Amino acid sequence: TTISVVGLGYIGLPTAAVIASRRKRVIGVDISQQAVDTINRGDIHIVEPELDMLVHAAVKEGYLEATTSPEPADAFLIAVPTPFKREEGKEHVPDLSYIRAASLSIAPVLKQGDLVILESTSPVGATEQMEAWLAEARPDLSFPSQEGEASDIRVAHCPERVLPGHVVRELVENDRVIGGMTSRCSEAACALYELFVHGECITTTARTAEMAKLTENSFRDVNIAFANELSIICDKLDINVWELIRLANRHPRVNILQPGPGVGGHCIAVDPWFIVSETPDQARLIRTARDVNDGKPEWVIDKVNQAVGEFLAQHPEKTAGEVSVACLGLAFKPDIDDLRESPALAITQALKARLPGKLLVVEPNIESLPSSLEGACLAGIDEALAEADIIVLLVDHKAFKKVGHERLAGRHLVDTRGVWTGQVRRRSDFQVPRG
Ligand code: SAJ
Repeated sequence: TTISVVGLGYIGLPTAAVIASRRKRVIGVDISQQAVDTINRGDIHIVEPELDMLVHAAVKEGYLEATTSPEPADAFLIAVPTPFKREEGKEHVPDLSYIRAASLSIAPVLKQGDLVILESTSPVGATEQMEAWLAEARPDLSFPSQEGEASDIRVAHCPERVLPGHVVRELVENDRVIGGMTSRCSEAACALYELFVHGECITTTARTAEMAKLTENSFRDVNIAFANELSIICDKLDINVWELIRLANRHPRVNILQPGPGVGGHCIAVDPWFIVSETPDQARLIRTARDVNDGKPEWVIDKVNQAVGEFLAQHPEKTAGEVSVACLGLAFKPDIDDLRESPALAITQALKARLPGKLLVVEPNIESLPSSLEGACLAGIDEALAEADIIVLLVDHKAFKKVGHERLAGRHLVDTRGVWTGQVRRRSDFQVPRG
């Protein structure tokens, strides 16, 4: 068997490498010549623990090879991005153009008996749509929606569910939801995943599988929104939200997540919109959760402005242009280098644009600042703590958790993750801006 993985990004490349590590021939396809060349050298173009070794071994042993033009295979796994786009009158419409392009690129090499699996997180109905694009391009082959179980090509949706930073382990250990267009499609897809998945493979319909993935990420988004809303309420009431959550979570049926500066990444802040855009009148809670989480960065910026105001009130000899602010963390979550869709980055950019004083940025996981932060200063944690008047903690990186309380006493802090202020009762130990 030869398996082709189309799209060699954060999901496709680890999947290709894990399958190749089971001594199956894998052809990876990507539109980026640079990504293809990097992989064929045995290197990787993304950051993910353990992935470099896996890819290196798979390429050196000859099981994994990358190309820009699809070749015949027995199974095709499509793992391309599904962002949203803005259309007239509508704001968050799923953009299936990458799925369409990937389908059209593999259509010419499809043959009777092949299996096509969509792994990209997709709105309900996308697998049927993918099948329709394939069928249109290959009228000589039959597809499940036309021929049922007797079709030449089998089609299924099997959404990825791995957590960035733990992809290699979760790819193998997590259960998989497999939604075939027919039962035989599900069975064929199950047989493929059983090559490398230790978790259970559970079959359902394609539409249910699509909705299951959107539901998982919406569940997390709604729960984070609850925590974020609590943090805003507690700020008004002068209650430490982190202590509050610890106490409430002592209840056997309560399990509240952690507030933060907003929700980042390319999944949780995107996928709920796929539900909202299909069923806008019904998905009221899901939409509100999105709004709550998307509104959090602006609330944090207000807090920083308040802190600056309080600092100036205490230091009448200084002007606003003389107040220096340090932002700790840019990544969208702890201990990764991924800045995409990061609320920490958005907040830092806004502060850079709006504050007249010096901006120090600490991000231990990157070597240089993105161009959007040109003019800010990439600093080490010690330098930032020594120099800044206001310290804004945006990501709970390990390096920040290690900073001792004695170094922070009396400092002007905006701690969006509760890393330092989460453990204290007396907010007066720190200069935390009052709501
Ligand atoms: N966050 C909070 N508070 C929390 C937990 C998370 O503010 O208590 C924030 C994080 O800081 C981050 C964002 O939420 O900005 C998302 O982080 P995450 O760790 O919750 O999730 P992702 O985006 O890295 O990965 C998610 C996972 N989905 C679920 O846990 C339901 C992963 O399993 C999916 O495979 C992935 O989305 C995906 O690709 O869809």
